[in-house]
Amino acid sequence: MSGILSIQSHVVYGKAGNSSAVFPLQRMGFDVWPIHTVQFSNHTQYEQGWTGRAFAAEDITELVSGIDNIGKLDQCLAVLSGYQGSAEQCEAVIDTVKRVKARNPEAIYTCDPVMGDPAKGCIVAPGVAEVLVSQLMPMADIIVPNQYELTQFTGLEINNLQDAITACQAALSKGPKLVVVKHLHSVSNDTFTMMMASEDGVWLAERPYLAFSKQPVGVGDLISALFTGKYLSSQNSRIAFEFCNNASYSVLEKTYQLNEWELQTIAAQDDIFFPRNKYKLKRIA
Ligand code: PXL
Repeated sequence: MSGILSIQSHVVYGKAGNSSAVFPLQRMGFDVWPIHTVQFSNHTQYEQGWTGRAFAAEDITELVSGIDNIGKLDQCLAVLSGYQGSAEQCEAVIDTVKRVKARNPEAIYTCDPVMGDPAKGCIVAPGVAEVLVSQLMPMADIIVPNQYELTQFTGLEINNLQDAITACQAALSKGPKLVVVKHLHSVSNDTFTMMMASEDGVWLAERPYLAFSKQPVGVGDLISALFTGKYLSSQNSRIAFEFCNNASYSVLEKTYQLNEWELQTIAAQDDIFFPRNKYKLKRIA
């Protein structure tokens, strides 16, 4: 039984990290092997705070060893990493990716380098951003940064479309084969814009903004999961990119209609299987 090893946060209430990513991947037909980096009551954007803690970094290594012991690591199709609770956990993810690829050379590694965004700044523990930039992002096949995280990786400021293209190309020269920018906020004020770059070209995916009073959290975690799943099933980055834009927008529309802050992935599950929105990609380079 093959599956996707997803190493991210877990929240008891709501949708972030694995709590945002696992169900959509299952709804797309994948078995998911979640390893939780933290267990929090809720995501960290509630004014009232949260309870819970990060797991020890050794837990990741120990759990991966357990799967290896039962002889199943060669059935791992992909490693997907998101929110990491400590720099040591990032080191454990590095070991995991190496071990999975040794068992299954076809396996891919998607790194969603969760660090923060321009409004919130860095939201992760000290040291995490540094290891993401110096080790995890360069070794990934696919990276899914937002604009802030792309700037941290490349050192390049992004103020317009051309800057974004230049930064994606700089990112490609550092190791990853595909760069999927999950939100480019400097490119347009009235359209939500994502960019994908590979050696084959650069594409934009766009969709309307919804007038949320508070933007939902966990959207990036949803996008990186949807992209990884569709890339595995289609082996085509353009199909995966168009799909992740349309499916994530469908989830957001449902969330908006129901006047919720937490992503309504369960209510929108049929749209994850077959998105109602059909925005097309634009090739720009
Ligand atoms: O979506 C990123 C994310 C993941 N995991 C946890 C979070 C957040 C963003 O705030 O709090 C626990």
